[in-house]
Amino acid sequence: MSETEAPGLGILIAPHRTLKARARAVTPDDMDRVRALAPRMFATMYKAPGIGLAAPQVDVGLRFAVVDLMPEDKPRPFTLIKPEILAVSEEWATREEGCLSLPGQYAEVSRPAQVRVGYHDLDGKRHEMDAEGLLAACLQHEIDHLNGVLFVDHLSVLKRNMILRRRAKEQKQKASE
Ligand code: GNR
Ligand code: NI
Repeated sequence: MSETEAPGLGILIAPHRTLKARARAVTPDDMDRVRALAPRMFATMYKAPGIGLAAPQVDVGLRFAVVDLMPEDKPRPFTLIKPEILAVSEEWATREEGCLSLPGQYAEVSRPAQVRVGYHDLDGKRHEMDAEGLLAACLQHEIDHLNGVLFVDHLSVLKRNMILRRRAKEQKQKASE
């Protein structure tokens, strides 16, 4: 790691109570902490690698997330503070999702295909963004984390249990190695 890089953070793996909890709103008093955490969350996300990381995944119960889909392999970082879904399309889309808090687990998840998201940036300025495709799925996935929801919570009980049991089995195997 270069000296200019922000040090990484540990990513919580499910099950963990912080991942199940509703994160609280960021207040002006929290902004120094958010500004200190954001570069470290980007560093953690890029290293993983992932395209999004919500504060609860690094055991911080605040409503913010970082996102970068790296279009054309170029960084395009967003910090979304107090993000909220303002509107969703009637059309739904299904795509394969993964989560850094459920390593190695992937499943097809159905969500509204398009969303309008309101959020604040690190300067406190409010923005609205219309998203579709992978970005729409990623934004909904990150906002879910702020509400204590994981992608497996969108699956049928059968599929969710399959994934969680596979996860537990892998943990057990790892522990016995
Ligand atoms: O890296 C990630 N990929 C991804 C793929 C499809 C839908 C959502 C995501 S987000 C995920 C990183 C993560 O766990 N963010 O919370
Ligand atoms: Ni996730």
